[in-house]
Amino acid sequence: MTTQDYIKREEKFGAHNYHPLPVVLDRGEGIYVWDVEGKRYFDFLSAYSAVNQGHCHPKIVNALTEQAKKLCLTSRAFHNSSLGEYEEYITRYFGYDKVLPMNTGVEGDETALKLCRKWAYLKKGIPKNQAKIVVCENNFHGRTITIVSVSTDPDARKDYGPYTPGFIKIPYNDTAALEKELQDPNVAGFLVEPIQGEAGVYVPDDGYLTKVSELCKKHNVLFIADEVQTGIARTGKLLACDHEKVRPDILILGKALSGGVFPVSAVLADDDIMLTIKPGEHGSTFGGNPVAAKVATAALEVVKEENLADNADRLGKIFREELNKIDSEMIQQVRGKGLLNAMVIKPVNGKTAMDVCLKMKDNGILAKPTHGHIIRFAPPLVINKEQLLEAVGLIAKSVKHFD
Ligand code: IF1
Repeated sequence: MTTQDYIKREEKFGAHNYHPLPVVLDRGEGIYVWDVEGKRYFDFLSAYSAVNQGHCHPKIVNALTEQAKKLCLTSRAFHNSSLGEYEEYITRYFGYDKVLPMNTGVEGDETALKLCRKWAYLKKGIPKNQAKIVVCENNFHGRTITIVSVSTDPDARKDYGPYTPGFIKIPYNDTAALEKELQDPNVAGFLVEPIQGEAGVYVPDDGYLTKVSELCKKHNVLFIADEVQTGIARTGKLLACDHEKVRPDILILGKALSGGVFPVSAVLADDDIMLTIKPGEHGSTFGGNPVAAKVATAALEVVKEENLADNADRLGKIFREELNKIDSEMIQQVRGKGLLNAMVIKPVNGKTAMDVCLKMKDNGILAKPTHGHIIRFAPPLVINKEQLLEAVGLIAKSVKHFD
């Protein structure tokens, strides 16, 4: 079968809710993926930062297969012999009293919102059904009805109403707007991405998260950080919040928590918050399953053993420096933190970010445009300097093709 055959079959039998680049991947190892015709590519998307540890990391895959042979799923109706060890490991790793394990990122966000509302009624004393949660414009937290209710992106929202009430939207990177909303005593929480990923890798001003944390404390409002994309070493620290040494009251992790081999997400909080949810009040069939527990433990160990945060920090600086050296009309701006980066493309002769991505694909490097004019670059964090410079050469060659 050719690439076109694979694509045609997907189009015929699969829902049309995605518009992938025309490449059919078949194999991955570290920073590379291979298509069905045997062509090798640098992966500069890393499955939206889920594959920080590199494709098919042997230690993580081994954890997966060993546990899969022994016991896969018990549900939470019974205890399993892997969960407690993982819970102890991840809570110590991130410094929280408790973890609530889920599967996908959006479930983590939903869990955080439910937890925030419980806390609002049981601890803060907000009158029944009156709790409000503040969110940011241009956020991305996933695809459920409530999460698209808090979105401002028409593609994510339209024709999915009626929307969930109880949310207030304010501009991102605007602490004055937050302070204004926090005057309302019924505000229970503020949900925010430390760097907005889907918006196009929008890095807030230095000091933004510090001010957010102070304001939330002052007004007895929970600071909820969605680190599904920014967490686990991607931005050059273990958490993007670590850049400003702030500690969210509720931390949401996903994606790279499993190194991309399996959907694993987690919500972390201290007892005062986490214990407001009682038995039977929240859960998931697959959340906390033994395979996920082993996989996530291995994935977190790899991050420390291979110093992935330091590598992302060091190579991120070099990457942005090198991208800025490329002499091309099309490159309007380069921005990012660690190895979460974006290049803003100015269309030249009608050629857009999509054309650049297609040319990059021909040249052996994969990345995806967002919002028509932004290309996100997020390679696996196991990349080395030599490989990074080779990839920059391919990016330069692709952009210059249109000059
Ligand atoms: C898709 C973008 C990335 C996320 C944050 C929660 C979730 C995500 C900060 C939900 C998911 C995804 C999902 C993917 C595209 C993608 C994405 F392009 F939209 F912006 F990563 F860059 N919080 N992000 O970024 O996690 O439920 O998907 O596990 O196609 O929807 P999920």
